[in-house]
Amino acid sequence: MAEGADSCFLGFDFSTQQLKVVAVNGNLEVIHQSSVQFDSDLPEFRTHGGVHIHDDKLTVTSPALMWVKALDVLLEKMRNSGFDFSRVKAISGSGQQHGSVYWRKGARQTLNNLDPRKQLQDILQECFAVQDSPVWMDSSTSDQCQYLEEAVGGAQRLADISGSRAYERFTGNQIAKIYRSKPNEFNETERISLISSFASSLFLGDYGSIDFSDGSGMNLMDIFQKQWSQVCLDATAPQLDKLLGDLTPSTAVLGCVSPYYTQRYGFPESCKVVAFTGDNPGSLAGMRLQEGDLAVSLGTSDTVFLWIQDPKPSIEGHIFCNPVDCSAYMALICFKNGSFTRERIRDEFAGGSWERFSSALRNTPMGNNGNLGVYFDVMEITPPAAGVHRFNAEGQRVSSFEQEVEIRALIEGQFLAKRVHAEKLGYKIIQGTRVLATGGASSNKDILQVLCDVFNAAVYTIDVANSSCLGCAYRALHGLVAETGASFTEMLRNAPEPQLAVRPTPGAKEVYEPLMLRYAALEAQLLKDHQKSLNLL
Ligand code: ADP
Ligand code: XUL
Repeated sequence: MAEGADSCFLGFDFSTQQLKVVAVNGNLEVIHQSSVQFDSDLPEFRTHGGVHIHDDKLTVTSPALMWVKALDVLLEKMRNSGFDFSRVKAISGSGQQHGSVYWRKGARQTLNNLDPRKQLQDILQECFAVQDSPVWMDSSTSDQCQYLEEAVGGAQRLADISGSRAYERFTGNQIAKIYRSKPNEFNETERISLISSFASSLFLGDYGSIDFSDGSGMNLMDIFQKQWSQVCLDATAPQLDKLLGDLTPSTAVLGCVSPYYTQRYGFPESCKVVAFTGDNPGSLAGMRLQEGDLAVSLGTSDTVFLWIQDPKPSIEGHIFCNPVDCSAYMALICFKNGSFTRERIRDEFAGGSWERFSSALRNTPMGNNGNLGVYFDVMEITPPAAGVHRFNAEGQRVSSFEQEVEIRALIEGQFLAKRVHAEKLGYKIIQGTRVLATGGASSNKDILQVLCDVFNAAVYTIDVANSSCLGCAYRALHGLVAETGASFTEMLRNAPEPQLAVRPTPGAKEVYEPLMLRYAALEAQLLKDHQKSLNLL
């Protein structure tokens, strides 16, 4: 498609710690990037890493109004930098997955009548029945998960329908908790959005539909029929289909931007809003993942994901609908102890400096002389276990490591876990496998070298740190023609290719293959111990 350099497409990402935007022109060149950090730019919300961790340590929320205010601030910032909104032909975006927003009765009316003289944060401040939205880091819904699996006929049956067994952070279980624990707020709710569809609603001035791909992270959708699963809805809360609205393909145009954006910022009236999706699906689009590639995202959460054609849901990992090709799927594994754990170890063992952290990785040998660690500062998702565990070369538990050994043990442990679990999902590293890395920590070459050595495969990165924003700018462009059957991959064939970042160090295979077996056995033992300790309580 010849869109030319004059047109422009925006991709937003409402992620855990920040709101980001990338603009590309019709020649697929990145022409603008900007961001708002929740902790430092919006200190009045008192978040740490974008979230509030509650006293039980399991409940994790973020204020919905913070995301609204972040959008005001970001758009102002773009305008002040001279960004020309009149060139924007289409926008799309993503949100951290699984989180939910509860719009109060009457909010649709307010969205339909946004006054361009006012900021969104002032107009929408009374619009949320639940002020603090549960987010993906929440793990407080074990009871609801158990109930859902029993109601549906077991964990595997639920996975066969929804792509995943019941997970605490998945939206259906969060909704079930709110239905029981906050009945007044629930009764006051007119619509439940995912963070992605909440964000598209802000731009549409009306409720944006939940897309198939992010909708797959709810334990509520039949990922094969691409519609709500009645048995899952019934086990969650009454009348839920009305509160959730219809699902939509991830490539759908939902409508044009609200007149609010035309009048306040100068967007064209014809500017289209393409369905927003989850941040991991957005990254799949941004990295232009191909079948056979493995993507590793090193953001607040770490994730590993693949493009798959023929999914077989199991009780580990997730299957989501593919965000760019309606006939395909993606498999994903999520690790909760990602950047925050790396930052803790950096602060305690490298004086808060990424440079010192990196030099520790350079100064220590592959395999860490047999020292191995598991660092689950908070309850992990894959596998569901907690605690910090260190083992020396003889396999004996030790209470501490030397500083540099600790740093390598953390990074090797994190990547061994990713490879072990990717292989459990059926993924095989073969000659020519590309590992595509993204997320904040992918800017660190020494971390990427360990990833590359553990996987014994070349690691590639893309120039834009935020692959989800980029992917959503691409999705905005594709959305304009998707209905004609135009393929995303074909349309993006001239976009910049991922670049080779690092190659495996000779001898990596010999070091890490035995370590993988050791790590897998260790993790299985930790999981067993953890389950035993729970049963004893
Ligand atoms: P999210 O999209 O989940 O909000 P990002 O993908 O932007 O997060 O990643 C942010 C994280 O990147 C920070 O929390 C930080 O720990 C990490 N990061 C940034 N720079 C580096 C670096 N040089 N080395 C390792 N990690 C880094
Ligand atoms: C994926 C997951 C996280 C969030 C936040 O299942 O929970 O990756 O999307 O990035």
